[in-house]
Amino acid sequence: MSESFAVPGIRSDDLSLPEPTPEHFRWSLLHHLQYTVGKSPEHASKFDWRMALSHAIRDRAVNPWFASTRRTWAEDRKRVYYLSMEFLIGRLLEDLAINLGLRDVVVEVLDGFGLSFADIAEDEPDAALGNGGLGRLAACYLESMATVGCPAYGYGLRYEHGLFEQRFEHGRQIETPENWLAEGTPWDFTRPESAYQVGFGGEVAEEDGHQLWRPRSRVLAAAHDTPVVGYGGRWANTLRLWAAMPNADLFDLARFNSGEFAAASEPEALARSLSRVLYPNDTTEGGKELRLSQEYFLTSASVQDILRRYLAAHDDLTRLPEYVAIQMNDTHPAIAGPELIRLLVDEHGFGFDAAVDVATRVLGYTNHTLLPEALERWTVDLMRKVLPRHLQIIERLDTQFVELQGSRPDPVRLIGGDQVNMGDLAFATSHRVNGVSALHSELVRKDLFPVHDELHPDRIVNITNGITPRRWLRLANPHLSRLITDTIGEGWETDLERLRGLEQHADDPAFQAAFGRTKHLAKEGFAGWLADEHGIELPTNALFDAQVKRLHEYKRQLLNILWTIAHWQRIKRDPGAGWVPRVKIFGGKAAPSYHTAKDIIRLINDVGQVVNNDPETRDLLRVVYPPNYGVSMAEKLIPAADLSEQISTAGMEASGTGNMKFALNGALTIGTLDGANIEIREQVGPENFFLFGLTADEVAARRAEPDHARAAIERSQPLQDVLQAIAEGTFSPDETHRYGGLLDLMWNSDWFLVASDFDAYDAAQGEVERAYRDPQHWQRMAILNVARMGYFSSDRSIREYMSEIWDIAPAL
Ligand code: F55
Repeated sequence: MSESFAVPGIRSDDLSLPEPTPEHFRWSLLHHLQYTVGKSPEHASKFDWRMALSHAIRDRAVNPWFASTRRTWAEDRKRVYYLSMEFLIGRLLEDLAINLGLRDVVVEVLDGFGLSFADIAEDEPDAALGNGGLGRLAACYLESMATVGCPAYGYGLRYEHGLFEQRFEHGRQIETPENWLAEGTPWDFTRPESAYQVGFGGEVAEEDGHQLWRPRSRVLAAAHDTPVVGYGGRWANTLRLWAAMPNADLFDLARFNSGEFAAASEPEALARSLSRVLYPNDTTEGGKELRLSQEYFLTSASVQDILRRYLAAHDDLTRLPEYVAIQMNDTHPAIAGPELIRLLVDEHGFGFDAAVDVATRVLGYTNHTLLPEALERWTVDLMRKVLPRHLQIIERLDTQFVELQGSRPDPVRLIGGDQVNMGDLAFATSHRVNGVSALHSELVRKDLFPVHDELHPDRIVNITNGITPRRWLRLANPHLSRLITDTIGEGWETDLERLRGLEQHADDPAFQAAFGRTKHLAKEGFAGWLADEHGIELPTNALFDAQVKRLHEYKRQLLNILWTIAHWQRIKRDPGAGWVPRVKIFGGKAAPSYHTAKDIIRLINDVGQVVNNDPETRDLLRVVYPPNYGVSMAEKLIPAADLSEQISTAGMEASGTGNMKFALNGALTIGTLDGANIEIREQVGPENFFLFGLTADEVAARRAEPDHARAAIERSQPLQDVLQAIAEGTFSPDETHRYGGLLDLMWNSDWFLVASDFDAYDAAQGEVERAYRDPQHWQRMAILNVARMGYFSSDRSIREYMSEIWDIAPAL
């Protein structure tokens, strides 16, 4: 903490900017170009204009931001702290312009210079500080907390390198480092005064009956703040990202001066590695010391900051739960329980039980997965090495937890064998544990935490995920947004249930035609981008059928591509059968070490090579896989899709949020009874959803049948034909056995039940084909999907978190 240079008497309100008229905004833009960026209009590049524009827009975020912060302090409000290792934000320029109500002014001013807003916005790199759904959910929730007026901070890491960039070489995924900070970011405010020491390793010593942790090394966490402005600019919160900074004494100047440059810098480099790169793992590999250290680095800096802010206005830490709610986004920050207990006991004189009581009432834990391999576990040895004091605390919590289970023969343990179970720890130190869809929360109760649930029957709640309609409709789909506003008026952006007003127009041919035109415009937009960026031409009269998400066996991109092969074979057998032209669109990254997922990517690309170059079928079927799928590609693609593939093995996709984005943009879903698909189908009506496949219960039963894979293949002639074509090297003529591994999985294990669901999926695709041939019918279904998706606004999710978990009232 540095010395105060606060100057009383000058009120920030007196510094407010004039109204954002085009004249003022024009001045502000040119001012920033010249005096912030240091360029003249005659010599400015696209980058220079983007930076100037970003600063001119950022200026407008500051007043709402200060006003919200001041109100929260003045009214001594409870705040929520959302701890997440990932915030998959994407671009911010247009998002801020829309939420601040500046978009039209910006376009007008740029037009006056002959500049295109779209071009400039496209220059911004995505902040890809997340892997997929979990990270994007955190970003949607930040935006909704600001929109509904929930005083909140997001806490994360300021990774120098976000999720790797993906390219394809001969169909294979190649990863290269992502470098979003290379040109600097205009959005964040560096806060050197908000910096904390985070300790690692060392020993615990006993001093007059007290345990004292003496870390071996310390790394400085430095805050970078980005304002998060809600729609309408009525409230703004802070996203605080920690950057790891070496302490000054780590740099060995004498050694450097004697010529050992690398050795002198090594300890510094090690310290910085804590925020160097986002882990690309969708499934954790245990035992990674750097990952555990990153998690503790985020958690410790955040908890220290939270206590500092609380103690600036209060002195009684027993009342912390009245003012502070900490939400853990999965178990990644689950060391928050032990850390808070440690600080209360070791530094604030609490008894152990009182500290546990306070921590538990403050903390909440959101679970995002049931996959056993994705549940975090750290070895006791690693814990002892990195966080010895925390291990002691976890051991004591474990003892208490076992006692709580009385005489249960095989008690659940926070430490089982040589592993710390972070899910069980997070549960034991939280007052609420939530799943992310109705089905998932039920499975969390029954399959994941049955014993915990018995001991604490009120702890598990469901909060079905949501998405922000500002980014995923208003920003991404301007044509549909305009049609909606023209039809039902403004206000749907913050009250998405108003989309119901579209229902009464679902049968109106004029509205159907207008709706169809918005879809066609979005398809042309996506096709234009694909042509410019990747040199691929698409027929925009075709059905756009999209599956975009991380590559994972449970998400079953394999089922999709196998069906695509079957479809191709049928077209070839009977080219004149009146097939609906289709474009199969794939997008998504595989974790670098996930070999099966990488084989599936290569198969999709190989199939594309053959199918797209087949003159007999190329007017009827295409397979495209644009590389490097992320938030910005999703914004272009999702509005253009007719069909949304949500085909996970039932019981395995916790919720899905892409499913919501597609349906909100008028794509129909082909999907299983999994995650939020179930609730989407209930909302939009079963007649407007293409359902197929085994249920979660049936999945469990089928897996128990010996040789279920072979049996299912033997029942399905189309699937046999597909597998035979792959085995013969139809898609890998230079290497017949390239897919021997995948074929072996299909015949001999098929844990994800691709074979078992193949025929049902095929039949549902047949239904899709029939429905699409009747444009009025299709349009009607699509309109009803949009009209009935209001429930999936993340504003609704956030209001549920506020009432069910955080006990916070909105400030607006
Ligand atoms: C990231 C890092 C690790 Cl170590 C493990 C998992 C992840 C990750 O990205 N998980 C993830 O995205 N989970 C998804 O969360 C979404 C939001 O709740 C769900 O919709 C989706 O079903 C789930 O798979």
